Amino acid sequence: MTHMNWTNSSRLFKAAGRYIPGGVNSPVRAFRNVGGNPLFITRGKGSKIFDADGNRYVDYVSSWGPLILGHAHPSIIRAIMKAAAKGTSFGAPTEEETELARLIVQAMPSIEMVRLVSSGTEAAMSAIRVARGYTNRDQIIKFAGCYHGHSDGLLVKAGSGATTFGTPDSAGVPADYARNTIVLPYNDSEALSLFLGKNGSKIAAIIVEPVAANIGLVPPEPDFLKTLRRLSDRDGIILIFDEVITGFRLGYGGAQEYYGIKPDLTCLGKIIGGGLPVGAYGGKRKIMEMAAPLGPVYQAGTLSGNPVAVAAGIAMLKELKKPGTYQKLAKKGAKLASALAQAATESGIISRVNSLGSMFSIFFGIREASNYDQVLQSDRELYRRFFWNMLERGIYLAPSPFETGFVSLAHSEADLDYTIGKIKETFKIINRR
Ligand code: KE4
Repeated sequence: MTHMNWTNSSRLFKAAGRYIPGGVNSPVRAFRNVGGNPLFITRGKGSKIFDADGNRYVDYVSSWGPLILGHAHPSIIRAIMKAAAKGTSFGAPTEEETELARLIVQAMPSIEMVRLVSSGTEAAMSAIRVARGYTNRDQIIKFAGCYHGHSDGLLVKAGSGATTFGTPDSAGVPADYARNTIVLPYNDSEALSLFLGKNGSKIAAIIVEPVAANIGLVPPEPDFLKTLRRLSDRDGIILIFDEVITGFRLGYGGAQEYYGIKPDLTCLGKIIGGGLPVGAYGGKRKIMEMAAPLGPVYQAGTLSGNPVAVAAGIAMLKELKKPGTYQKLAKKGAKLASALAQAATESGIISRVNSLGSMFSIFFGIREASNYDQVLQSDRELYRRFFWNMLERGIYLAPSPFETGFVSLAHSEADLDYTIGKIKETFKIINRR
């Protein structure tokens, strides 16, 4: 096995660390969950990315989800160049923002009105503020392991012992901010019913990843989303689906179409920007009319609805709307996921592969991964060895066992066959103690 040359990435990482905390502009990129130094990427094309040493990789990170068409898709690049040539930002409304809003509303019937922002974090933060303004209640519920961006009230973990109040999950988050966030176990309808039975009337909103994808991929149990919808209706709680990952990924109508459950508000991001910074939150008109300047809930953004980013988003959604898109994605995802599971079994490696459409995760050392506690039991050391052996073989997987892998429309049969061959090679090696 010839070892890859990563000299330039190491040099660039050292230089970056002089000016940027941890050398990265987002923590997960630092490879802390797998050790070693991150690769510095110079370009992407289709299913491939290329690093600063000229190495080529089949990419399954897809910039953490946005690049469902693959890198540098011609339609998206053309749209960006055309928009940019007319100016990059006006701080004034543009017709294209209405077009992107219309496409989103058409794709997801639960969304009657939508506000564009610049990230998933902003989308989740704003949706919660609108829900609090609409219900005049302060407390919200999130689920352990689900991630909704880095706003203070969402960087919260379950309170210790019986206390239901959340406690900060990051330095710099005041305990007072965390107190209004209750953290319950994901996929546990009983715990949810029990808690709401006593406290439902005090809850402004429940925010949930309808398919958990930040603890690795953990789909909802059959009754979980239905229970969320039923109890939210009963207690007048705003149900927020955080579809920043699943929106336009799991289907053109997202997880809400796939599972047939309508939330009151939806958060979007990633794919709807085509790789540029776009987030959005939207839902029932009577709730969204709370947002300034129409209503009393303030929310703003200099680059919200940025014309270049919106042009990329429109081009993305028009491509995804083409017939057969999601059948192709699901077929590619199923081929990779089943080969991954089969190779692990044949190698005698205990593992659990979760997959849904073009999303997948492998958890080592466990056979069940349907909640956060189970996922936390998985063998992280074995994942680390899997990650590095695959990277050495030109396959770029998520540098964390608690992220989700993504197949794009650009992944060819040859890419998948190459990947499957390297998985088999790697499993032979990592299984040796
Ligand atoms: P951003 O603010 O990073 O655009 O979106 C936050 C967010 C909200 N909701 C969900 C379900 C998300 O997955 C995310 C962001 N996802 C992470 C990793 N899965 C982005 C990668 C990063 O933090 O660098």
